[in-house]
Amino acid sequence: MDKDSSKRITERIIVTDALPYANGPLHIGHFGGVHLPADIYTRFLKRKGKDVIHICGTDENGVPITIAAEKQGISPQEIVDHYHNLMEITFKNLGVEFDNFSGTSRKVHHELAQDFFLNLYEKGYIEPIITEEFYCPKCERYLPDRYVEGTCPYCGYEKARGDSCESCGSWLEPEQLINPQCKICGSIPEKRKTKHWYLSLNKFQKKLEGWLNKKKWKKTVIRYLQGWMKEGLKPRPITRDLKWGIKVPLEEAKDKVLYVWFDAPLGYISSTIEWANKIGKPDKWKEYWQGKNTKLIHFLGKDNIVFHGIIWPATLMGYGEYILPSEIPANEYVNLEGQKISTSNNWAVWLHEYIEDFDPDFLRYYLSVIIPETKDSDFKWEEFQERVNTELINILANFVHRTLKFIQQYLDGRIPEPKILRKEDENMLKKTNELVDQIDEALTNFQFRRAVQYFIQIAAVGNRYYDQMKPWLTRKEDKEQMKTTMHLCAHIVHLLGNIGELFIPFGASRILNMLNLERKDWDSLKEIQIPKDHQIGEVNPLYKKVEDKEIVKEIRRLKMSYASIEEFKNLGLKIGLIEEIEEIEGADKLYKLTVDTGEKRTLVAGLKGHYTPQELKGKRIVVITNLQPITIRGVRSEGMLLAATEGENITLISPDQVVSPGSPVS
Ligand code: B3M
Ligand code: ZN
Repeated sequence: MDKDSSKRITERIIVTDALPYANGPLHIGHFGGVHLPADIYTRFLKRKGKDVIHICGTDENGVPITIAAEKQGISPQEIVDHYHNLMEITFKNLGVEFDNFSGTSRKVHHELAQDFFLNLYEKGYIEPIITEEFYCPKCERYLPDRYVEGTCPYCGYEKARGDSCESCGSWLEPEQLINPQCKICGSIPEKRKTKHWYLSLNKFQKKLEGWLNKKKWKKTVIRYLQGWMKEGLKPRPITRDLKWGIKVPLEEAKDKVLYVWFDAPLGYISSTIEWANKIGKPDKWKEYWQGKNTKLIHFLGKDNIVFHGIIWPATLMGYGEYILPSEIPANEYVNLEGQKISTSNNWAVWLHEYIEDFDPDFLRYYLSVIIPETKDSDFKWEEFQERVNTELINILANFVHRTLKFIQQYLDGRIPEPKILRKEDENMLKKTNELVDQIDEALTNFQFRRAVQYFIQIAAVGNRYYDQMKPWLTRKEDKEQMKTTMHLCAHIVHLLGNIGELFIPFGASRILNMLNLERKDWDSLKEIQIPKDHQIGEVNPLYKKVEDKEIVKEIRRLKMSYASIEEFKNLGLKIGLIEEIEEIEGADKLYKLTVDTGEKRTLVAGLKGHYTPQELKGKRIVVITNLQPITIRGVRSEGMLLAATEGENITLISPDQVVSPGSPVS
């Protein structure tokens, strides 16, 4: 055997994404806070030739699932299957590449979780305690965590759940709620004695402290965990009175299941076991989870920090044999148009709906720019459009296009050979090489926002260089110079196609196809690798711009979904009289309308190109007056008008007789 290779210990890396609950579709908060950064990071490591696996799956146990099932009147298994499949397709459509995407209701996971429970139980880390738990006399059942709702003792929010408060983010126990109610029937629950099994976190206090003290994690993460440690760790119940889930493997607890937060992180391991089986190397998962030289990196949102930073490592320490988390690059939240994303109010951009309307790269790009690394960020449709059109398209796609078009048009589609490099050429290369290093450094430190900005800067440098070197002139005046310029521009396009695979994988692969070049190794990115006399492929525009009307449609949908059908009456439908019509600077589809609906209000409407100002003036229309105002192109729009769409045509809904402005419509 080769001596060297036997000594070398390969470094392995496991990247995990918090397992989304299979109880509803995914939205931009999940993607921007967890799955997108994890995907960029793994793509980066893979391109660098690291031995890394990207592991995820759906969280299929616990009360979040049973509540959703009861609400929809189907079985938990049906809920789980449905959302698991939807998520798997959605991730694929967004270019998220997992090595394995499993689910925690599978046999391999049940067995693993029960093994962990028994192991810790036998070592004395799990103990039964008789407690009182809420019981609903009307529903005749115990009410674990989320089945109880009430007022949050910390912030006063009235609809806090028994496990946590959506408003202030505190982790709660049902007993802490003020005015608790049964979530199913609304009655006041009573306390009844029951026995639960507790994980003795207190026994891990010292060990966890020593371990955490050595971690140089994000300040937000450390501060949060230290808060917990200071309070002193107490035993936490890890069983629930529930029918759905993983049975507690003890005879006297056979009606109970494991608490979802005890089993869910074990899903990272069971998903890896499943992966190893799939690739036909059933023991390979052990090299990762039990190897001395593995880094375990958990991507997640801030509400999951305590579980991954305290309970999960305690579980692993108790069992022994396994590695512990190396990094927890947790993110804050992505808000939407200034408000917290709320699935119950349908205030969200759903990923499976998004991909029906736009290029997946647009969302990946915009969310990369606003990943909530240090504080909450805000997704705004207008900013989405602006960023995509001005950065991704005007800067990047435009540079790619002008370079390749030039080569196609004037050079017969062949990338010319460079001659002597002048100062301008060398300066440009110095700059792009620096940017490559900066991207590497930013990504290594989980700074995705910085990385994506450097990436766009490469294209901006390319554009400046092109403008400065004027190949359209040197083509006639100084052919040698033009050849060097175009060779180097093609090199920048090659760079963009390669690095772009992390952020905008779909466009990036189109770039490489147009260039007719293979991807290169990350470590040789700075080398110019264009074969002599290289013939490029067919050149097409990379992306299509996001138009105003597409954005208006999204904002409309968001606002409509915010008011459910039952709330129709509250929409405040009224007759409005259009009094003034103004242009909006830079908007080719929008008018600013002043409308009398009993009081004057401003509306922004995508009617330009469909109606002339003359046609609109004096027209009576139907206006939704009771909507959250929203700013479009710097103009505050206070409502929405009703119009019918058929293909490209838009027709206003108008009363067929004269009705005074402000008259209600119902
Ligand atoms: N399903 C919670 C969440 O989606 C949970 C994460 C589990 S990670 C092991 O916020
Ligand atoms: Zn009840």
